[in-house]
Amino acid sequence: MIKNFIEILSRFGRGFQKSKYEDEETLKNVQHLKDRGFVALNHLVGSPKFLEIKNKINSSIEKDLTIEFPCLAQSKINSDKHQDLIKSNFLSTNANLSQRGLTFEKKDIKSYSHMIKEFSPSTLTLGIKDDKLFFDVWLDEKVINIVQSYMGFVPELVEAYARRNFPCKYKVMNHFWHRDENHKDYLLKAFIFFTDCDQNTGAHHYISGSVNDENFKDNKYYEDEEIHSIWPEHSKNHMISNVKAGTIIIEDTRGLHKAGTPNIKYRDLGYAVFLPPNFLRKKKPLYTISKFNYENLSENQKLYVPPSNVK
Ligand SMILES: O=C(O)CCC(=O)C(=O)O
Repeated sequence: MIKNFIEILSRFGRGFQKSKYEDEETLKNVQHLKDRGFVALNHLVGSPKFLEIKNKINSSIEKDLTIEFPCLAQSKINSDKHQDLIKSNFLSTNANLSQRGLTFEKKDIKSYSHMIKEFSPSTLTLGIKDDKLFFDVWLDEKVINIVQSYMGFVPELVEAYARRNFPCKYKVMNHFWHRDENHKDYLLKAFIFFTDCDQNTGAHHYISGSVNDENFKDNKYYEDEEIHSIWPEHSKNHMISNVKAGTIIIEDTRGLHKAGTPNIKYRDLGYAVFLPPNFLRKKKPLYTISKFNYENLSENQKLYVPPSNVK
């Protein structure tokens, strides 16, 4: 009750001018998002700006190795010794995984190829770069117009990062079906596909209409068999992302979803997480932007960046 009241107060002044930001296309996309729980946009497919970011992501991951550490090494997992972690889908902290000897650090790697060969990571995470090009995609104007119109106020961009997923022996956390629980009423994620994606290269899966479905709310994670018993892969509401690089899917991730694991190559995905502002949220900022880049954002984009993230 008090929490709700504080949130409503935190939203004060975060309305937006409908006549300016809600054009016909936005309203059509918002309706799709309301009806189906997701909407896919393809205006960035093939754009030079997008290709430039994709190249920067490749070089950050493969050359500069500016990924987040510690990182889980699938090569260190032992099916007997780590049975408890396998059973709990590796829902754990980095500190615990490190203590169990299952992670590697930057100092342990000589190069990208050495890292892949030696440690077989299932996922590498790269924080958003303090670069206007990146913020223009994570806060793409078409995306934020849809997000604010869906929520009815301007939320905040609370998380902004990219992940590279590889084929892996052991599935880890969001490889299993789950619902995001960051907020009971308002939660949207934009998934930005940096590689072409289909079932072989690690599709994203979503169950359309599951936000308000009362099934599968008791556990943190569910297996394919459980979900497929109600929504088989070919069924109308089982959405599988067969998409080109440049596609952005905006999704209400309170609904059931999972990251498909690639059988070949890898897939790169950007993540933008939108939540209502709450001035009691005390978390350390999960990304930062310089004052200079912040000043160059549009007036609407600026509203999405919490002041404590501007450095
Ligand atoms: O990477 C994906 O396809 C899904 C990620 C996910 O499950 C999440 O962000 O909650």
